[in-house]
Amino acid sequence: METKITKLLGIKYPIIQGGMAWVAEYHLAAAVSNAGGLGIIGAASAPAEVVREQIRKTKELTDKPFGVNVMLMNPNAEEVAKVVIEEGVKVVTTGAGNPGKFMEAWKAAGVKVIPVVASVAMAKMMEKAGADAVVAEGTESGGHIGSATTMTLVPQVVDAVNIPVIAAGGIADGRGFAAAMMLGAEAVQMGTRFVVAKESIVHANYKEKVIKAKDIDSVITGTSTGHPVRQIRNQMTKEYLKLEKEGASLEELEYLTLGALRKAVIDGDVVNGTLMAGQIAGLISKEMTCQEMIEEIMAQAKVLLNK
Ligand code: TUI
Repeated sequence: METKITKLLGIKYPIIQGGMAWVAEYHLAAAVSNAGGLGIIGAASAPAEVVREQIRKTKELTDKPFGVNVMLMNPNAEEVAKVVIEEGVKVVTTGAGNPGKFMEAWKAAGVKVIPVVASVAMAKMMEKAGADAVVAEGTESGGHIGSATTMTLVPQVVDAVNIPVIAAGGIADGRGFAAAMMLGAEAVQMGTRFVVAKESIVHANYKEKVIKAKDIDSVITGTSTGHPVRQIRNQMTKEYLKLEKEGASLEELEYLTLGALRKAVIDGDVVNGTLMAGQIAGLISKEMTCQEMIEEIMAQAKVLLNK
């Protein structure tokens, strides 16, 4: 299926992988790219040299295009931005902030820049700053989220900008893919579905929580801190939400979540760890390879879209 995004990025299918912290490492990124989508290494809070190593390892596993997600709340974002250029990465997505100060250097190096936005205003600002496309990410997503739903955000962003729009948040099958196309998107970004990919290094306990999750099993923590995060409800979120209700300080809340994502992804601690996942987790029922997932989604979508 050819769209403005497959042409822009030189990929077979208009499916992009989310830049998930700890989850989006080189095995997953290479598997998504080898399956015809765009794999993404999530730099998250990693030091720049770790990101460089991840880029090199991805190149060993695939000769297809792949990207790096620069998480802008990372204190190392500036060095990561440089490493991306030095290593010749062709595509960057950004999250959790405004990438404006890095745009000039990336554009000069020929990097395609695709900021993730959660509002029309940010989408317009990114177009003006020279973005090649934007990901319009709805509140159904896992991790750090905005407040608009995918259904409302995507068509409004599509109408507001002239660059291609990639839909994200709540998409995990061919129906979601087709719906996103109907809203005017040129591709989709998926995160939660790829958490349970066979190639994903996420601990089996975490994968099981995603597979067993029902439609309303996610909660939003961190609203009081200004950094809302969607994750699957567990002991940690219960304690966190109780503390938030009691007006706990930022320090107390941060103490509870310190290293909690690593605990969940690497150690499989699903009681005290942060189980970031989107609302679509309820639809995801089994572990499959990236290739199986992508082929299944595209086959379903082609029927629905008469392509
Ligand atoms: O970034 C994401 N998802 C993420 S980042 C992350 S790591 C983290 N963990 C805890 C707290 C904060 C971060 C986990 N999941 N998605 C893209 C996204 N970007 N969602 C919302 C935004 C966003 C928010 C504000 C984009 C721009 C923005 O602009 C604010 C500004 O600087 O004006």
